[in-house]
Amino acid sequence: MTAIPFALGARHKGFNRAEVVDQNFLEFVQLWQRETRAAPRDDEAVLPGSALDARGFRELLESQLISRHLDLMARVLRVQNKVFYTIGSSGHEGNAMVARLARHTDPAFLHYRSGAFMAERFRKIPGMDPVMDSALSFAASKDDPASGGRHKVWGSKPLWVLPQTSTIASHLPKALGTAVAIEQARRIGHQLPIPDDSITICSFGDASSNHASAQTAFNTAAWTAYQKLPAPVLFVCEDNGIGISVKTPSGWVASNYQHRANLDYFFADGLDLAEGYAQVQRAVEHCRTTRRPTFLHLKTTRVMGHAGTDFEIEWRSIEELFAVECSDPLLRSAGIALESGLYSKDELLNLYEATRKRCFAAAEDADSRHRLTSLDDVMAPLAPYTPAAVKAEAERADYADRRLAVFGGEGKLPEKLPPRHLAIQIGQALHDLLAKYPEALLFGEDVAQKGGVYTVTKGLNKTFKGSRVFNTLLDETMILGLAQGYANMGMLPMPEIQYLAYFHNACDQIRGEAASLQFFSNGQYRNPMVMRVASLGYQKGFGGHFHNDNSITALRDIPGLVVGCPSRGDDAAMMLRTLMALAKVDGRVCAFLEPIALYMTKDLYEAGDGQWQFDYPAPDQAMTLGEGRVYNERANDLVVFTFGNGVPMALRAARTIEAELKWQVRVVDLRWLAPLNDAFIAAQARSARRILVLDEGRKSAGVGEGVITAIVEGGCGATPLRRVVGADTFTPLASAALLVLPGVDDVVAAARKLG
Ligand SMILES: Cc1ncc(C[n+]2csc(CCOP(=O)(O)OP(=O)(O)O)c2C)c(N)n1
Ligand SMILES: [Mg+2]
Repeated sequence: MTAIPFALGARHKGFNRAEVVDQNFLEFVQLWQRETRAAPRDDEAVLPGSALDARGFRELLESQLISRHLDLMARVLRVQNKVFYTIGSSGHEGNAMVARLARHTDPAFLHYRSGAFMAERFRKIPGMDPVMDSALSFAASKDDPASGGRHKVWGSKPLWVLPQTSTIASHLPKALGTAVAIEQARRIGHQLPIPDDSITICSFGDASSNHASAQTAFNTAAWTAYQKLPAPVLFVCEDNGIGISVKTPSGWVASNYQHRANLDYFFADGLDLAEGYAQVQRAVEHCRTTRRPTFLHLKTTRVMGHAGTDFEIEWRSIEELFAVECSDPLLRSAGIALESGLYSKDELLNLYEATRKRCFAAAEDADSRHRLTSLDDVMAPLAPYTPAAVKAEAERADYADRRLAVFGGEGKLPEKLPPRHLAIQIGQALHDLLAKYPEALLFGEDVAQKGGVYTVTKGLNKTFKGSRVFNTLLDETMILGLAQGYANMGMLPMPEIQYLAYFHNACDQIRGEAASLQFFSNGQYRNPMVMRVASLGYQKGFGGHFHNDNSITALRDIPGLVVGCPSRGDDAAMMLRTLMALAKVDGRVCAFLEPIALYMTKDLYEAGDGQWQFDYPAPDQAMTLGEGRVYNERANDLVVFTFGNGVPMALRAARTIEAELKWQVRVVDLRWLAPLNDAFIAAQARSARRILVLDEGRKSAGVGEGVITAIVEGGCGATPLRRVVGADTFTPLASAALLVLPGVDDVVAAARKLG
């Protein structure tokens, strides 16, 4: 970078660094004394030797100024409560080059310092106004085209910018997933919503590059490229040398990424448009043409602190601040503008002030628009549900020919075969769904040739081939990142998490990312999926906490997530159809919990009775979201609310209770654990003389708490009630596990206490 020939900041020791930065620009221009060239024509290099032409420079400069003045405006109007976000882009305005050199159909997952990127990308579609759109987002206006006022995000539906949450690095796995999906579409014959040679763009900070979610994306990108599989993702590390107040060791980013195998490193000077343009161009073109994961190390700086609330002067020396402020890329851009002869001082100052005016005017306009004023407004895009369309889709069975081919003939259709147990019927249902949805994919650890740890997915890989049913690398965060990527490209992913305990280390990919996309994009983007998870306790052959995790608390409170848990094979098949329909029709993110201990359960009361095997439901049968299953419907003496392993357990206990206490026992299988069907629970409770809530999960924060709340709020709080639950502990190995988890005897004992 050409050195800035002055250090104006030294004259300003003001507390408000935004004012200092603003003043620096003005003085820099006013005091400019260097020679000026004859202005280049539009298509000539802006400065000798630069790859950037004059028109390009002019537009980039305008984008940079828009970004800068949005930041300055936010600082001023925040204190007037007209703006609600002050994390800015100042110092990072060089990222406009990435936007210019990519296409607006290259899906972008952006760092929060992407104001200039956005302003530049807005040019790609004539008639769009980056200033007004951004102002609406800053003001949390309901008219904000990105999130409808739910968050200050960089996002746009027409510009393929998928809004990101605040969690740093959490967007890297799905950015890679989207890149992989772009390539995979061809292999499964799926029509992409964007051109086939698109790349994904994913920007983040230097400190964020250290995060586990970032590292898994780099690792998986390299793992993919190592196998000569395409992964056209452009990782853009905007290196300003600091994360809030923690400095990144000097040279760390280059040293860490320069020589990583299968992650192609490029450096670009993001502080200097004339210099950096060719460097960014090389990286973008490399990614697009080679389809290899590309790491663009973009040098930036950070002026005006981390956010408006960050008074750097309180924790950094003034000399350090001066130095940073002198590296402001807008000073360099001003220098190029003047030196090239493209702008006179007055023209540049006029442009600067006109942009300021434009940003303030837009902000005042945005402040006058309506905001979200009701809870219904806020929640409108969170959990879309169109019951009639979902039912029609779940029961749609217009793929008879494909079914015949998959199952191998009329006589082999599963509904024509004798009753079977859960594992088999899940497998059959998955065959059915992959036949029904050509855009569906099933993937996870060990799911392909082995058919999963419990052979539930056996045969799918052979029937549907490796491009639709495949093993991933061992990383749950990345499995869920891939799922989001496929979904972003219009496919229907069915990721498998091998055990519930291992969902927890990737939970944020559902909690903070997938489940929040419809909300933060105001319903414009969706990443539908059905996540299958082998779950819950009571395994006889394979013990210990991590293979018997009985807590679904972390799933239950994720807004908008649908959680279903069948206890028998026919329910599993019908539930899977409904979940896929919810994903397909309403874009919902769904979790399907498979009770491992019931996979092979065939008998209910006695060995060999075969009473826990059921007929496979014909493909036009499904169940409604929230619909439970009731056993012994007319019985009132005792009603047991339960799910999963609790269902056969309650039915077994009912026999003893009926014999001993002479009570008729009704068992209610909730089947749907989120959202809980409060009305259904209350209706079942109303006719009960006594109630047991049997929850195999832990006592604290388990499903049982929600069930009891629904009972009490439904007006049945006076009915004698007890809860049978797991203990608040981890599950030990071997038979000691049964000390922790509820059993038939506990259910009977609790019933006696109600007597
Ligand atoms: C997972 C997570 N941890 C912590 C934070 C709080 N936080 C927000 S930004 C930030 C620093 C990020 O620095 P860097 O990646 O270098 O980006 P920069 O702000 O410098 O552009 C931190 C710690 C967060 N948003 N997400
Ligand atoms: Mg940083």
